[in-house]
Amino acid sequence: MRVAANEAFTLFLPVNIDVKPGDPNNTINLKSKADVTVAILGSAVLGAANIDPASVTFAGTSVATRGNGSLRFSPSDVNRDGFIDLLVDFRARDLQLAATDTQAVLKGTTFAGQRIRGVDTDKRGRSDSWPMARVACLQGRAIASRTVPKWQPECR
Ligand SMILES: [Ca+2]
Repeated sequence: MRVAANEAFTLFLPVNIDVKPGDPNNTINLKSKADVTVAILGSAVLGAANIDPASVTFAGTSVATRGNGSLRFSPSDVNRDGFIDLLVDFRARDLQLAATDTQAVLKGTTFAGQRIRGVDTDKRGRSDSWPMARVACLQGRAIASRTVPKWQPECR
């Protein structure tokens, strides 16, 4: 890896994200009316409760809102590592992604002003390269049955 000559890069705290937790492929149907859930994974460095949901964008799109205007987000430990994660929903059709794109960037700031950045990748055919996907997959059944019943993990 190259040493970052671009100082701007260092202003971001890298965060792990998981698009569609429980789905090892992360495939997004860009024409779907449904929301895409992205998990911003909390850690000892970053508490999910410190992230300002209003600041978060994914693929250039802000967090989806409910009918009353409130943002669609919720805290949950989706990968069951003991750190609360922040789940944020985005409207699939609003995402600034082309059908050929294979990765998407999430950005945001904490309430204290620290900028965060995370990248997740469409993992079709490349699941061996992405340990985070395997974590989500291994945890998929527990997620589906106990935490967020609407998710349909495709783990095999
Ligand atoms: Ca967690």
